[in-house]
Amino acid sequence: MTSQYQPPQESGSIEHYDVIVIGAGVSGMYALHHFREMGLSVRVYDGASDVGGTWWYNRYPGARVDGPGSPFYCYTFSDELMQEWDWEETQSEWSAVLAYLEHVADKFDLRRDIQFETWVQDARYDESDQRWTVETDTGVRASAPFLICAVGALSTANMPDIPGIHDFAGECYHTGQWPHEPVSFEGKRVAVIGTGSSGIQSIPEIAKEAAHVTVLQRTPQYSVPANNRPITPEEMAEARADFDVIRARMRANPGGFPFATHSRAALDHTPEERNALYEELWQRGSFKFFLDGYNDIAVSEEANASLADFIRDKIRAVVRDPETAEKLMPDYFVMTKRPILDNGYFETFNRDNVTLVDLREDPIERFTPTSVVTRTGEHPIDMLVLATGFDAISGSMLRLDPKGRGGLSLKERWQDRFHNHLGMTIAGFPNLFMIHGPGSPGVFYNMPLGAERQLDWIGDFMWHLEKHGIGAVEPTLESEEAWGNEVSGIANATLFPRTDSWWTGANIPGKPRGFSAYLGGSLYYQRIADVAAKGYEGFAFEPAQQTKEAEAS
Ligand code: N01
Repeated sequence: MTSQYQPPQESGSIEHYDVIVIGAGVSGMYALHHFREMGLSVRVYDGASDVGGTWWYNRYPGARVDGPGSPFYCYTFSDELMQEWDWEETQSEWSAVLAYLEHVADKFDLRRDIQFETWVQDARYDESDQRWTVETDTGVRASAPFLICAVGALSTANMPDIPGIHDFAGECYHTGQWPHEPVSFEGKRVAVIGTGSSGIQSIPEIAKEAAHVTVLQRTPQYSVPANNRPITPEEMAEARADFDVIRARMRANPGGFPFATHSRAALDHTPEERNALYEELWQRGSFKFFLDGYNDIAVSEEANASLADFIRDKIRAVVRDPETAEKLMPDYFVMTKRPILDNGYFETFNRDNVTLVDLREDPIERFTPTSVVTRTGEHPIDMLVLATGFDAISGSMLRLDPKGRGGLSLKERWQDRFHNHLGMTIAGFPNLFMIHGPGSPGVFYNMPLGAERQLDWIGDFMWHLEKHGIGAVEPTLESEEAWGNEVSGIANATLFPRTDSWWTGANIPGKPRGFSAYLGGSLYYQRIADVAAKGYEGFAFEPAQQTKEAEAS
């Protein structure tokens, strides 16, 4: 690993920049590069000790890209980068993605403007000088007119509040905060709470080594074979041959990948035709199982049921014990929780050293120092793995809790709904921009490309403000209201909001409920371009302080 860390600056000093970026993950790294290219002074803060964000933290066994994957889960801003980087597998392991991001940091000399191991504890807007000031746990204070919150959509761990959990005396790890030292499962009795992507990726790996694994499942899941495989040199060459064309296809695709879209509807086909297509896609595996099927799965209950039944039959065919198989049967609308790709998850339940506990029938009552106790009995364990996910999309913004005009805290502003405009800006919080925040396509889009497109738009906005002598900008309350209604209007036309998920905030007790992502796909980028073309319609502008002073004198 390259190490060119910026030492923490002297405590108590205040530094001045054009842009402060919080987070050195995929989004924060591009923010730094892009704004630096614009000639601005930029400082990035991150609590980790190197770049990578979510990929720096999520290094649990089995962690791999679980979306459409390589070689297109990547930045697109540099042809040279695309030409020189070889992706080896379709579902890259976390370490391969991290190696890519480290290469990007080296190539574009990013680390010199990033201060690692520095947690931003406070971010506050000062109306009198139209600047944000951040305070960090190393004592460094910095100020800038623009604050970019690249804080991650899946980075604030959800720690379950279960009686006695803090008394558990064995090893305990959250998948999203996995240790950097090797973790051995050898000879250990391990309990895993959670069967989302992280649980389903890690359980088969843990079971290969552990003496026993107890899977504590609250919601059974649909999961599809990842069919991870090497990327051939021909495929890599094809991806590189005409990257301009590929980039254009990525930008035109609803999810940001260079794939064709399909207009066939499940209800136009017979059950036999549907099952033949599902079977063909199942054999191929990967996220394309969901993308290359029918276009009415997320909107029609009947179409949805046809796919759900197909996957349930696959689970029954794999899991030998019928009682265990029934406990694994998902019963929500397929795709309305984040689709999961696995490497032998259901097969794992055929092993002698794996037990499934259905928490809906047999809930956890408490932990003791050496066991987890459910209603029907006690399970002695040496290790607890929390694959319990994240306070997603809005959670990291709430953890930062910036203070806007008049000291208004984001927690107060977002008490009932995640008010924002275009998924990037918030009334009362001038010159603050979120990347992959609530109201944006975020987790429904190829995230490196989505970050590039949002940050390019923000950079253009900054030029516009500079050109027009504007010192502060924020959306109007009306535009926030309209945007919120547009986001929920699109979601409500689908089955997505009808299932409890981290997309709706249902996984975090007390969180306002509502579908958080803009589901319009690439339409989003058209919408934000239109806003820019109309002189940034929906925003309120305040002249720059110097302009105001000049006018007053
Ligand atoms: O988190 P999750 P995740 N008691 O929220 C359960 C991305 N990702 O870390 O469904 C008992 O999906 C919870 O149950 P339920 C990917 O987008 C990417 O797995 O709420 N159980 C669920 O089973 C993914 O979707 C990659 O009823 C509790 C599980 O814990 C997203 O991150 C890898 C509980 C949490 O599942 C999140 O995935 C991994 C409790 N108190 C993830 N609290 C890569 O690309 C929660 N659960 C590498």
